[in-house]
Amino acid sequence: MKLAVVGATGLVGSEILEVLDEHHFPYDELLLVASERSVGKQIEFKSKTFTVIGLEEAVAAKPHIAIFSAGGGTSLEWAPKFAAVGTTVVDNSSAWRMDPTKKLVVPEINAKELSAGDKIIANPNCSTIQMVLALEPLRQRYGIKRIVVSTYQSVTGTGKAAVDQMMAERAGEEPEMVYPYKIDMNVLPHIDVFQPNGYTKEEMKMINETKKIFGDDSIAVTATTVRIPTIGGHSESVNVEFKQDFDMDEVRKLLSETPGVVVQDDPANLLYPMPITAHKRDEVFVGRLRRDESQPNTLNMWIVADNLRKGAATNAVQIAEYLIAEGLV
Ligand code: 2RA
Repeated sequence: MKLAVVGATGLVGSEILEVLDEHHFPYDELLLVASERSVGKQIEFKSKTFTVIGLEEAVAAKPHIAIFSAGGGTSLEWAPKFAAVGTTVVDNSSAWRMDPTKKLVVPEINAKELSAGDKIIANPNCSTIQMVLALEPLRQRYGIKRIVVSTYQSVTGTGKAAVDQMMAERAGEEPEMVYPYKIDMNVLPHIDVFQPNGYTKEEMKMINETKKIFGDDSIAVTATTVRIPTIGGHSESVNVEFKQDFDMDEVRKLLSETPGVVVQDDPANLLYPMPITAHKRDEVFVGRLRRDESQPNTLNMWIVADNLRKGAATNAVQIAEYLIAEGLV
């Protein structure tokens, strides 16, 4: 098993390496790949020194799997080149997500749809992954009519430069501005670029990707996505209207039996999910479960996950693990 990590020097790239290590991912050879300006750089991983190679060299090496986290442009150009030499690409960017010929995969929900012919597989957006994973067991049981989600997203979702901006502001230094405004001591109702309909691209990703992953265009979804000055994870307030009534005890049971989901819901003991406790964890945490008393068949949930883990690296590594386990590569 020859594995390539493309974008190995970025924030998600280094998280992918951590997850590969923690999961004891079964590779024989590991290629760390990045853009020209990082070629030749040395990366220490598992007491070994790896020299970063370029994309051309990586394609020539014909890895079995390439996990990409190098941005949409790189992915659009290079994923097909890897696919052409027989590599299966698991791509973290938004480049292929809504392409009808590509699968958009959260393994616990729809990995079963994958076949050996899928050479470019899309990893969904971080804020979408954590929401759909927590909703899936409830969707199976009650059916979903409508989802209203508001997010509170970590600066790590933007990348290292955004973390640096926040930390510089916090230290009273002159920050290199990534956001249009200060982020520390502030809240920005703006993630990614605004679209002609007034929504941001991040909001439209949550709407469109949710329908694609669930394979159900009839589910109504509306989103407001917000950046907050935290690291550790994305938080989401989710109001979900089901097609039929539900039982609160059953909701808790279904969620607690779902692989990858952890219920933290004990208000009496101040137990609820937070980015600070989700940080570096692979699971999605769910709490503040309560019936929406303003309308029938509707539940309020608070969902938190480390966006660099289940929202990116962990989900991609799990897809790769599934491909190997099922003999699809
Ligand atoms: C963000 N969803 O948090 C993005 C990262 N893919 O900005």
